[in-house]
Amino acid sequence: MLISSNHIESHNEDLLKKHQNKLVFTASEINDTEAIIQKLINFQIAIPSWALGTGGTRFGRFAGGGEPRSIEEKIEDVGLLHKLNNASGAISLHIPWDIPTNYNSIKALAAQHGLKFDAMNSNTFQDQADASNSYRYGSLQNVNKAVRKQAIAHNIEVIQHGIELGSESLTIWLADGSNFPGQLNFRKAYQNTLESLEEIYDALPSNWKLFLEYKCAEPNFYSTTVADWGQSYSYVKKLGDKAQTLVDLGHHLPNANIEQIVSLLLMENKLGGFHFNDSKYGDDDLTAGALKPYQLFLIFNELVEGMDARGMNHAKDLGWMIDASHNIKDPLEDLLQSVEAIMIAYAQALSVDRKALEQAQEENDVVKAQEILQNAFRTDVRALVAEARLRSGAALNPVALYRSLQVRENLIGERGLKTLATGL
Ligand code: RM4
Ligand code: MN
Ligand code: MN
Repeated sequence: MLISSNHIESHNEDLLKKHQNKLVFTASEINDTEAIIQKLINFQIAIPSWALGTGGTRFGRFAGGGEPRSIEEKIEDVGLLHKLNNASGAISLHIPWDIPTNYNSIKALAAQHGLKFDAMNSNTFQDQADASNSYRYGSLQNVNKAVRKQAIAHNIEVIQHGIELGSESLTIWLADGSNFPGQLNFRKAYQNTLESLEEIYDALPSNWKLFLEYKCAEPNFYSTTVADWGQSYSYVKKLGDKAQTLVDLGHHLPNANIEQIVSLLLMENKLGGFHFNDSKYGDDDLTAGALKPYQLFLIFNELVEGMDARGMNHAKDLGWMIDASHNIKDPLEDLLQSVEAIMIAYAQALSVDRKALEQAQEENDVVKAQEILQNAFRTDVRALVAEARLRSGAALNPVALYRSLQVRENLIGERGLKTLATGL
């Protein structure tokens, strides 16, 4: 299904008056809204190819119908999102869930939808049917050299696919770890992992980045070999300048101060990318901003402060991606909601009065500092985000338009009710 510009224009016309009134009020509350709107127009959040189908848990999966059956249909789905919000201009592929067969036609299709190829993701957490070795006891950490070699070769193959598609980064998330005390020699597991990562790092083109993601638990429940930001930092520091840490919001122990982690990694030039989602208990992979919007804002507050301190380009210098799973919602609606929440948090962070905050901090004026942050968080910036969409030809209310165009019903008509997308 394609959404036409006419659809968007008539939808916007209906909502325009109300939107304009809100925008005037917002502009009276916030300084320099023009600069914020411009930054919002430039900001793009990549969509993971594995989140376009209905997710599941180990207890079951309830497919919602019309799921993309191929990499082409996944690109088309992200194209729909991007048409609606003009903020989802990239797709992040997971190999081997999405192996491109004809690079040129896939690249042409993506370009037709205004999409780029964001970070490539390798998968050494599942065994493939034709593989000679199993990842049951880990991949890059494995005590068996043949397994390590297979996992290294897979990562290098993922880089090759990415080069063909024009991607410039590889995200490595390792399920490696142990389930029981004594199972693993931590030091050897670290050493094997480092040596394996070094081989992958050596295969990176000069303009590429390697993002090393950490996760405190799951699927291993006693230890994880890259468990937290400090452990990821220790690897990427040894690997070199092209290696950086990737922060996935759902991968921390409860109550971790993620905003502080982000700030320190940025300061050390070791923050490479982000996986957005929200959670209550673990790696729940719920819609970004659904549970802890204030935390999301505080994270963006540090991101904006830290990127500005280093003179970085907000839109280009870090990899921004959603990493979520949709068990009961329509994945496309869920992704629209996540992008919206991320944009709101970003806009709020951009609206923080930095000078006043710095002064309050220098004067140890704790109350003032809190007032400044909470004022930014409590100011409704949704009209700024909507205005950014309006100016770039997208919809004022993407979810409403998605529903009124009956996109899901159309996709079910085209693809069938019982289709299953590859992914989690
Ligand atoms: C992991 C991690 C990775 C993602 C897989 C599917 O928990 O978040 O980034 O690729 O899930
Ligand atoms: Mn992730
Ligand atoms: Mn995860």
